Amino acid sequence: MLETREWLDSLDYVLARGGPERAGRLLQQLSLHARRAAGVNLPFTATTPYQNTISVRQQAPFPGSQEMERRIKSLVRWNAMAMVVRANKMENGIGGHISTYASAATLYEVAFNHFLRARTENGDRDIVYFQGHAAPGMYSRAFLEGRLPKEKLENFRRELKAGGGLSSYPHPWLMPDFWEFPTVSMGLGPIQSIYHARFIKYLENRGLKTTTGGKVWAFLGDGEMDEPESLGSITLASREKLDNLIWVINCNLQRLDGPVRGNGKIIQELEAIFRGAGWNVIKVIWGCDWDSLILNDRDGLLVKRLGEVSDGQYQKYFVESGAYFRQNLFGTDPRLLRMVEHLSDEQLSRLRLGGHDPIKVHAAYKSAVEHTGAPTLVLAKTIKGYGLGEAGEGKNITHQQKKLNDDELRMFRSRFGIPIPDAELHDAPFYRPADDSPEIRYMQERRKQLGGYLPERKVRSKPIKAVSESHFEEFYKGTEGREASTTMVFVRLLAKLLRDPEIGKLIVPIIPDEARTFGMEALFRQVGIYSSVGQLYEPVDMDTLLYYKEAKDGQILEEGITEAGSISSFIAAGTAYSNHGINTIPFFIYYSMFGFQRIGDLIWAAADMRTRGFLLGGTAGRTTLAGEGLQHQDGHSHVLALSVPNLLAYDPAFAFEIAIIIQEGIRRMYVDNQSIFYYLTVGNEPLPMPAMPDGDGIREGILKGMYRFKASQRTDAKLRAQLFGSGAIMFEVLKAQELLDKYGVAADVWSVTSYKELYRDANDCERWNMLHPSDPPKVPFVTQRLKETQGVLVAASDYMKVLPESISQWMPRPLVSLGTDGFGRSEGRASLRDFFEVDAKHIVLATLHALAKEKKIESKIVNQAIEELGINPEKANPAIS
Ligand SMILES: Cc1ncc(C[n+]2csc(CCOP(=O)(O)OP(=O)(O)O)c2C)c(N)n1
Ligand SMILES: [Mg+2]
Repeated sequence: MLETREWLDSLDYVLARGGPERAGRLLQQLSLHARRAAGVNLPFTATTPYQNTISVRQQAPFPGSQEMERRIKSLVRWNAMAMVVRANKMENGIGGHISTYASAATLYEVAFNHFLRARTENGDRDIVYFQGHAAPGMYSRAFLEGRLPKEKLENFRRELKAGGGLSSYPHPWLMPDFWEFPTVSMGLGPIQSIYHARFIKYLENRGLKTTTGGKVWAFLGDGEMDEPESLGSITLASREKLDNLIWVINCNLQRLDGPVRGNGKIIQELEAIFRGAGWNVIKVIWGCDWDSLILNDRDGLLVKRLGEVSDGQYQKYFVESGAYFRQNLFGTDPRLLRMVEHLSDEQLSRLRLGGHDPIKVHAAYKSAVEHTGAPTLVLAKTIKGYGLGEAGEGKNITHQQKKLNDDELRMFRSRFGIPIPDAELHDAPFYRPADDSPEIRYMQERRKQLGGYLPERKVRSKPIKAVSESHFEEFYKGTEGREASTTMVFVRLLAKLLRDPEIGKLIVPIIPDEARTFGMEALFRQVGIYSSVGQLYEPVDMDTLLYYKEAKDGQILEEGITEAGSISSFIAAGTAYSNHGINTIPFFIYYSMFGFQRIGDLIWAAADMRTRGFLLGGTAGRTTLAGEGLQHQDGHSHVLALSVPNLLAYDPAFAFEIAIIIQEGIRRMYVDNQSIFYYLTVGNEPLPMPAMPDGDGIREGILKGMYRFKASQRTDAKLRAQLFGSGAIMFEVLKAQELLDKYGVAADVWSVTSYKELYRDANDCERWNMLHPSDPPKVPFVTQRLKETQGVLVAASDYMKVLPESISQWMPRPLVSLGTDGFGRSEGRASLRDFFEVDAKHIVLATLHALAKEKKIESKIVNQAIEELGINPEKANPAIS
């Protein structure tokens, strides 16, 4: 004991004389000495004791008026709560969340009053990801700031009311002047904030943006950290030294159903993970009320005890009396009991947590913004449903609490001092003091100091000039007999665009470790791979032409094996037109199988955010990607793409189609400022790319979804067919056209570049016609194009049969659809196309079958063809085998 005391006293002396840094160095030296001299190995510990990271001594003083800020916070609390309660009174079951914002109010208010900059002195700004279901708090503040009228608040979650309402969660699609980041799908905010912070450094390092010190803030939930996307990329942030990134995790110890870690401690768990990953971690556990208790805890008894108690038990303290708290937490040791004997049960139960204490939160944020060399994580301990009292404070049901009875409203009102008389309480009216009240004036002044309001979304860039036609022309000519895959065509076009004097620098190629798969390695050398530190090693292939060149101003984002990370970069680049006023044009190319089905939710978020750019599903097509089999062969991404409303999806067959689609895409997105983005599938089968046929409407057809590529030369034939091909299967269709000739069938071949566009257009016409019964009906594009055709209709693609079937009702006659329903196989292309019944011979069979059904030919001819073509009629159905 005595010995320990002596050591501690010596350390205190060093602390007093040399400060914490000197003391820290000394401790490190001591531990090194112990290890070297006597092999003393201190057990590894990733956590620090269960107390605040910033000690009272290091704590920055609070710069504002605490009293004024408390009153403002109370007003925000009240209106946020009232918004949800009123909405649910008006429409039972409309939902909304009270307790999340209630627990996070201090975390937000300190940030709004002192940190979040809408504009910095240098003209930059902070980027803020708000926790999705804390939205009522942000609306409430905007109401007090005079940015949202009461009528809008009235229609929270009822956006279709006259005059509009407020969306449940942050949705830039629905509130394009307000929200920037859709964060409510848990995990997407965290990963996006990391890649966004990195993308800002990329823009700076490439000279597209001046370095002005804007920060990326993300306010997150402790339960949200269970999502793999939340934690999956945290080492990128530390590796890239993203000191422009600050995460604030509201550790209210609860998620939706109950405790996040009832039997553990989420703050300690997260601290260990993030410290291990190289982040600067600041714990804000205890409020100022605890300062003297912890300062007097000379032997660390109290902090040790605080570290033993599980989160489930802490949650119990939130709902229990002070007496229970005293007994259960301090009662384990008489020395602990003595430490709190000067406090009444009432005082004990009111000891504030760090996340509810503006002084502690302010000190943490200040330290976070000043930290250099690493991202910062603030872990703030709070109580979920803070202030709701009996209505749900700290209770397991609190997440879903949407209604407060009159008693509960009265209590809430009184606790936060809102001047609403009892008689009016029942309806939970909104309350906003006059513009010239001290509260409103204070909050306006604070925002003025910080450059304006947040959140606010606007388009900060000017449209680009039209891109030179010259980049695209070569593709109209085709490859003159040489074989090229559509991927090669795309890469060639990309290389040309990268050289463009105007837009070249704006192109952002993004690849999740597949550049060689797509034949893009030449770009490594042409534009370099982005690395914030340049290239610190001599690459093994230095002596080759296409060596692996990393550079500080490298243009390619080579993300490694992370589609989630890559799409996050895509989103950052594709929204820079609005977030940063820079028209970066992302091209994200990936294994098409690992797009929609792997990261569909992030693509959905991209759509919501009005992201612009091109997604390229490489190695596409269930039978075109040979050899790989069930896991890799994509036959459904175009079906999934149907679900994204503002996404245009194309399955081009030819070089000129790709050129026209990309040219038009750049025009629509970056010249015309349309909130759309593109998906193109490209395959790796080398094929002779034909020249663009002459004729009217080819360009229009490519963009709208279909055009006649090759009409039959036979004019005399009685038997006729219209064949629809897409992607690589187009070449099977062209073969079938020739084969059918032998059966006396004259077949025209159409290239269907986009079933999705045709479907969308036809639906649009149909709907309009239904709503305007007396007007001349609109005719869908597909119907117009097929109006004058003759013969049976047969479609074949490398995607599911449902894709062509989606437009069959607007075709003049029944459609036979061939497609690749089922699991892929490891095989060569010819065998796969035979297996899935999408090769030329099956297209012939389908055509003859359709003709027989129409009684144009006898069924025995079909039988004969089955034999001649070598088709086994008893083969297993690929869709279910
Ligand atoms: C991907 C996803 N899964 C489920 C949900 C539904 N959900 C909304 S909030 C929530 C609990 C959130 O807990 P936490 O992150 O701790 O936030 P708190 O409200 O406690 O601050 C859940 C499961 C969701 N929004 N997103
Ligand atoms: Mg929580």
